[in-house]
Amino acid sequence: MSTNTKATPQSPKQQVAIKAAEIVDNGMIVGLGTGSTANLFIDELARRQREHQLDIQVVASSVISRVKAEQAGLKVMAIEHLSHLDMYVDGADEVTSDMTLLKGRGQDLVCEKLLASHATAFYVMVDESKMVNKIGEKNAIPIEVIPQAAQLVLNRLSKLQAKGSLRLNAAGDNVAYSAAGNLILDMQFTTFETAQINALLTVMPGVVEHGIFADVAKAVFVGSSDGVKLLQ
Ligand code: ABF
Repeated sequence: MSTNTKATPQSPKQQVAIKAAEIVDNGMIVGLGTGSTANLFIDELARRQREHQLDIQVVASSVISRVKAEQAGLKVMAIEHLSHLDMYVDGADEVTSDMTLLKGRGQDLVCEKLLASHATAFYVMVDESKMVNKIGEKNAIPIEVIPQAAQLVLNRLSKLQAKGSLRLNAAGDNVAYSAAGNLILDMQFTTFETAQINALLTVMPGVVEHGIFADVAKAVFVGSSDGVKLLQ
């Protein structure tokens, strides 16, 4: 009987998760993102914690990541108890070469941006399919609004030639609510540059948060079949 001892090749997402976990040091508080790459990071972090007997604490950007982290044996603290955050690690939907990101395809945008912005260092993990020339190239820009503001914000953005609609739930029979209890508009902008859209949405009343993350990433791990490259 022959035994197959060949190791399973690591996917680009696994490779970037491993690289990001290697940065975590003893004593750190680490913010956990949400999504398939963040899940791989949580597994890798838990493995490193066990192997190196690291004393680390984590905070999670979503209920899903919190539960996963607890099950993996990580020590989870609540965001409201944070006085500082050493690092935040998350995936993204789009990344440009100057490390501007698009995030928020899930429902956890508010906590993701909160942790990314308050962390001493925000590390991003993507595979090369997420690299784009311009934010919004492949995905609409998520804009989280208080429920009362949805129509007013949609009208205002339509006047600026943006197109889009309220996000629906998976069944498509109702609006989708974010984890923070808000509604989400998924919008495509035709006439503005990313910096203009960022500035516009950041100050628009009724908008709680939006998916453009500019000037927050410290470095991006980009995985491909050729290995991991570091953008910084
Ligand atoms: C969430 O997960 C979102 O903000 C981001 O859009 C997404 C990336 O997911 P994946 O790693 O599954 O591609 O953080």
